[in-house]
Amino acid sequence: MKNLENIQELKEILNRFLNSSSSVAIMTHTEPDGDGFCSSLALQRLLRNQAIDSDIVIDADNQLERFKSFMEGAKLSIFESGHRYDTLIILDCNSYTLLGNRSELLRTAHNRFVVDHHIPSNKQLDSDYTFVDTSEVCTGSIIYKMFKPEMEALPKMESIAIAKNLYISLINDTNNFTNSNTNAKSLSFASELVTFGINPSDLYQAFYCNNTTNQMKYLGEILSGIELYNDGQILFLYSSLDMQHRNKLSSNAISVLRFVQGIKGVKVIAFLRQDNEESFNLSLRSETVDVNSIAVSYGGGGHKNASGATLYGELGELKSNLISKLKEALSVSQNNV
Ligand SMILES: [Mn+2]
Repeated sequence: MKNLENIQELKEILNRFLNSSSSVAIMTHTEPDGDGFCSSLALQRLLRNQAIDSDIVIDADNQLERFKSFMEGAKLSIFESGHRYDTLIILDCNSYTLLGNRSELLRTAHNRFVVDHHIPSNKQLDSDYTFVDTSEVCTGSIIYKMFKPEMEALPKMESIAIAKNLYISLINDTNNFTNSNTNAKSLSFASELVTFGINPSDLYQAFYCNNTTNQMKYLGEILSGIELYNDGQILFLYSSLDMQHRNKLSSNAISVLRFVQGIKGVKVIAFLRQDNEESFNLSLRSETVDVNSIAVSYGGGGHKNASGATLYGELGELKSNLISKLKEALSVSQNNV
């Protein structure tokens, strides 16, 4: 595996392989979010404009409803075991658990690229070329830096479609410019995208304000169960399988955490979602505690302020273990102030 130092080098090597590839696949982590999925859409369209055909490889159970208005012309392919690609590009993901069954493609592809901005985990993906820059606000901004000149040379209809996708990447990972990664760099990226002719307000509406009533009822059930620990510094949320089934929803139906950000006194948010009889999805958010290290302790990972993991075991035990880890992390962070 070769770790690439800069975006230019990544671009040169990628272009070299793409031009001689018989087949190209792009994929991102399970439960695709606005960054992983829309940066994949942007890359696919950029490549298509260079006459390079590609598949975005998804899982059969992916929930892509919320991306509907950004998917025009996208070429998606549901993962099938045994299918191989010549060149594989993995975006916004550097972990085997987050690829699930699709990690098979990583074993069989000839040329493998990982492009990401998460904190590298202990078990990084075994690729040929890896570019990880944790200072990048989203994976979409890496794609933009790679292909900015090409994008500027495209017909307006094409460049707008790509700019829309990249803008969704950006507002997904900044939570519409409210997370701590909102800074001069990310705002100037937004400004450059707007210059292509996109409408930020329309895109915000299309991505963040399109929940169904069932999704809102489900959210309501979760919010009514808020629990607080450590004098209100830890906010704990739980979603059971029943709640999802009652509201006819699948696991990743709505991003719950953004609805509890900004509550007075809360320093850490933990959302535990039951996904089946034996496993739970944990999402953590904090501006004060390094939640990546907590997620790593469960075999997961992510960013310092936003991370996740899959937990196995009995709910009561998992919960009390989690709360004590969070209390511990808070006391460490408070002693360091
Ligand atoms: Mn991301």
